[in-house]
Amino acid sequence: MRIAIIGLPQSGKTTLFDAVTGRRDEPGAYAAPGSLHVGVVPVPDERVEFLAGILHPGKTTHASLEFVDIGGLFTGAKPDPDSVAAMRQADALVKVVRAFESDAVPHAKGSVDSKRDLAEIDGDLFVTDLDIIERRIETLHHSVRHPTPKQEEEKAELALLERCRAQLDTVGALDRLDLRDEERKALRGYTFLTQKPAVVVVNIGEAQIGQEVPLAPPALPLCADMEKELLALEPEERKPFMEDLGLAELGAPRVVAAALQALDLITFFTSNEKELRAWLLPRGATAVEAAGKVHTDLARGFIRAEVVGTEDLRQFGSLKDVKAHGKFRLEGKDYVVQDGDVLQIRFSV
Ligand SMILES: Nc1nc2c(ncn2[C@@H]2O[C@H](COP(=O)(O)OP(=O)(O)OP(=O)(O)O)[C@@H](O)[C@H]2O)c(=O)[nH]1
Ligand SMILES: [Mg+2]
Repeated sequence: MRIAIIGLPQSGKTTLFDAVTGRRDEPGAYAAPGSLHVGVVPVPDERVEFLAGILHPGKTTHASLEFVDIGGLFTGAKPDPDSVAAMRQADALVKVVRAFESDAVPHAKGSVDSKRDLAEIDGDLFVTDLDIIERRIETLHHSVRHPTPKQEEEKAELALLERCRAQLDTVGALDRLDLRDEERKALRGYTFLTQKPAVVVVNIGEAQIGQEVPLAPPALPLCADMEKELLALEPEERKPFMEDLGLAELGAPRVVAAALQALDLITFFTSNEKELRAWLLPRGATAVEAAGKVHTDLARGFIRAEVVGTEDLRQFGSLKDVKAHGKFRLEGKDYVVQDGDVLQIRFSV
């Protein structure tokens, strides 16, 4: 899963990227259009440590998300094509909106105004989608007139795109468009930007920590350059600084959690004597789909999944006691995996 960090120039995208990935880049790095800056972030999840304490695997591996800092998206009148291509490949967006005041870093628009900037980002996503829709509608208008084997298909596509255009005109985004499964499938190839799950991060200044921020929740307030500095310290050293700042927790895990929520992902675990590992899965996915995440052979030769819930392990304390209480389950291919399930997949190929 890949999350793209986007926003206006000098809003703190690269600083946030560093605060989330633990990297230390120079300010101004990766500002060029089309520059891509990819980092892998382990998903913090205390259940991994909890389960390791009970199941004693050789090693543990957290799930991970890829973050990519996309430079130069909104620098010109038209979004940069490489940047747009990179956004299309992302599964979700983090929109960084500047709220910090700084004489040293003048705002490209002359003033700090978070609402205006968010509207600007959304407007650019909107224009990018609309442009694609209109060009495709234009092409289809011509081609549907000719009786070809594809005519019916094209008519349906045209009608669907016209619905999309109407939705953009009225709502400004495609994310809440009510779609049937096959319609969703038909649109997938377009990778519309306003359809992507998104998280808004408000990059606040140090003085704004704990203060009211210009954008209401679910927008996440976070002081990116402070976070970046804090991350460079050992956890023990960090504590007094965080207390002084009035920060109960670091912001990066909140960004990761918000991204997971926006993507509607759950976590399942696999465990054997060698490794306990966390995996991300779309909510509603089945056991055989979970198996496919681990290895294609497991999906191909799937026989059954042996399932135990993390919360049952918490309640009963050991696998043996979970079994004694009848909470150990055998599930088939179509079982809908639940957040926190520990799966052992039986298969033969
Ligand atoms: N005072 C203050 N400065 C910040 C904060 N976050 C970022 N900056 C500064 O703002 C400048 C721009 O930050 P970057 O992270 O490079 O911003 P960007 O969005 O990646 O910029 P481009 O890639 O050039 O579009 C740098 O000088 C940062 O140090 C903040 O929370 N407070
Ligand atoms: Mg940058």
